[in-house]
Amino acid sequence: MSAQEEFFKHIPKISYKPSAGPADLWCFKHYSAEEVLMGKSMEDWLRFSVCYWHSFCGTGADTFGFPTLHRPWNEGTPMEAAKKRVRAAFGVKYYTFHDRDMAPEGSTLEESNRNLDEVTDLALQLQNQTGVNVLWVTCNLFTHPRYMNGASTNPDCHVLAYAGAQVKKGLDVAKKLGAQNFVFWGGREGFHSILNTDVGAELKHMANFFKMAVKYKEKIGLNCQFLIEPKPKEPCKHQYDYDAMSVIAFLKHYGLEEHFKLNIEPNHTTLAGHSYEHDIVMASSFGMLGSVDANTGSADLGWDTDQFPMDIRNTTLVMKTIIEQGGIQPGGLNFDAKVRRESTNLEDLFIAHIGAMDAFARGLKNAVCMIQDGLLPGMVKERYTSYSHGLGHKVVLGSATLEDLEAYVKETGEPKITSGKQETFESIFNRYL
Ligand code: XLS
Ligand code: NI
Ligand code: NI
Repeated sequence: MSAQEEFFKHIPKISYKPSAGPADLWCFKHYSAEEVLMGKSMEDWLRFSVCYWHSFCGTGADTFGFPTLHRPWNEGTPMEAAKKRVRAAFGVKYYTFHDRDMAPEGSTLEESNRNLDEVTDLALQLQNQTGVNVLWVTCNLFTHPRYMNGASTNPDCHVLAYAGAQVKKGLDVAKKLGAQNFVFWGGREGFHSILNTDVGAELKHMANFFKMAVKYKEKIGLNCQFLIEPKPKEPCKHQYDYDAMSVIAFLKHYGLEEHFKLNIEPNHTTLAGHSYEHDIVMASSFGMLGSVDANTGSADLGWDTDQFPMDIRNTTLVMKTIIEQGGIQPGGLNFDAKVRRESTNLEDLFIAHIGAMDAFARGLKNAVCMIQDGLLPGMVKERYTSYSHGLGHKVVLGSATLEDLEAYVKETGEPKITSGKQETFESIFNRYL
């Protein structure tokens, strides 16, 4: 029995219907997978993936309340539910998962690994039948009590060893399922009190842990992109992978930058006090934007609400950056997002994904118009014309000296005042939305 017959009998096939009115939500108004824009199909620009932990394991439970979302695939023993979930998850082009979402943790490492083998055998079989692929795999190194003081940054090397054994298995599973990326999210790699923490030692241990992962990846011939996902806090008070710039500095400091890119989650970016698009743009400027956890927070809250991204301004800015860097492959747009615990219908889960996919398709179309039109890019270029010749060009080449700069000022005097025209840029940007 297919997942459609087993779990989603009443869900229609979602097709592209550009004429759809506001109440017609069971279709894409903007997302048309095969449509080619700037040399790539929408499907290739966007590379959507559905995440396991929210969409298939999520129950709506929070720190103050019991589960509200009752899903037919979450019934039975932990292993029975794990197998039902795999079948339910096979409706989308890509998926992402933590090792422990896929199969329950056993009482020993060996038992956990056996569980994972059993469920991923089924996943592989379904992948082959359906053509669905893994966008990325990650290891859950934060839920089990052993990880309460960190995984690779734990003061106890025994815990680091456990995390290493888990990652080793995770990499084997990534290879088996042909995952295109492997993510490290360090939720407990950080501290609650600086008084009990040797920061220098912990950072070094984490770097060496990553080096071991790189070595093992090469040894088994696993051909996938490693990604680090920054987040400033939650669950720790301070997390080492604070934001894009901290992770890039860490990678460069420890000589790891060749082996990693970043998986940027905008809700984490806003949690760090930046604007929605900040880390996307920063990571991309360094050639380090590897993938996106496409979600959003609430600007008025200080935590990770993992909402579905629905704001067209945001999706336009993200897609503009992705187009400018030539695409996001082998990464993608992973919906690390959950329906609200009050959105209790199974239909809500579909409407959420359809709406967010359409929001990104619209963002893509807007960004394409903006770039092809050339007006805004031209205006940005214009601001920097002084670097295209003479002294400016020498600065770009790195051959100018302070003496050259001084001589230039003595010759030409005071620079003229030039408007930054922010409101002009903002007004033009709005015309594309
Ligand atoms: C948590 C993170 C997590 C990672 C994968 O805030 O977003 O879900 O994406 O471990
Ligand atoms: Ni995430
Ligand atoms: Ni998150």
